[in-house]
Amino acid sequence: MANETVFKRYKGNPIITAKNVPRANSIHNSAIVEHDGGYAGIFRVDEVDFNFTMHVGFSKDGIKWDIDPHILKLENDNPDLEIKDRTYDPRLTKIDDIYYFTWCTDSAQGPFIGMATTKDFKTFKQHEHLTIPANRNCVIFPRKINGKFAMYSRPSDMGHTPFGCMFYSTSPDMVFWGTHRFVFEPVRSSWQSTKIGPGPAPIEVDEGWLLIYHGVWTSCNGYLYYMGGAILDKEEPWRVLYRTRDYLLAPTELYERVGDVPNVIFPSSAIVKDGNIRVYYGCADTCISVAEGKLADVIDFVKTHSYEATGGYK
Ligand code: BMA
Repeated sequence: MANETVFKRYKGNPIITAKNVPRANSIHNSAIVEHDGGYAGIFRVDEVDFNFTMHVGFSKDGIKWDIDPHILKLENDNPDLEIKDRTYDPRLTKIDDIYYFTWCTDSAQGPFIGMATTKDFKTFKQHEHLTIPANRNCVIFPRKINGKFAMYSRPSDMGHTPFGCMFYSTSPDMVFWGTHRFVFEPVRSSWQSTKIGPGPAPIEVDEGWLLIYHGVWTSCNGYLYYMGGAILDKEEPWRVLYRTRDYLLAPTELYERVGDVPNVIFPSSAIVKDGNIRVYYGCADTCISVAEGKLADVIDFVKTHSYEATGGYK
């Protein structure tokens, strides 16, 4: 297939489509983790009335999925946290035996990031929101760093956000967040020149934190979304060690080119197993696909195809 680097597309793509959920108009940008000897996921479903909802799913092999036709219910004992608007773009991170689940909620004041925890994917306890508006992308690190929980997020605006840089924040308790640090920004004259945002939860590797992210540029016909990679310092994850000049995956196949939002590859989950990394990505805001590579090859590609290794930023 054209435009493939170290990631190769699964031959059976797309693996999940609107056919998997009765009221789905589309199903994309979703969160998947290993769970209980198989896989569990929280899926973004844009329904036929264009409410954006989240649904739980399970799979034995990570490819064939059973997705609950009912909308996921959040439990909370604080009416101030009640979510009444569209919810979308979930992410999942496991810390010890708890899955932390974040998502974006549209509100009258702009999009913000909500958070809930689960151990079994049956009950979801909602906690304090992680951000104020406007912020649309957030991932939690899989362990505390220097004794604090940590996250990357991408502040935005009320609309379709024609800008966006990534920030790092820490918290002693997942409620109070601070020590905000700038991480990186778009790069002019590139596939990541309009905005960038974190994808799956950061992956700890020998070199630091491997972050798969999305980068967007604006053509005369609107936004196009690509997959990129970066390696960030292990103890100070706002410090960029390497960041790809070349993309890791570009919208190329028909299911990535054509859909509700054309030309979108939106990486949102990664599974590392047996030396391989499998990335799940939303395609054209319509369906979900998979691309795989060897973790060592991906790390090598990010290093050798980075701005840092190839002459610096423009
Ligand atoms: C995300 C979401 C989507 C959007 C998408 C591209 O940030 O806000 O609604 O269309 O980017 O997949």
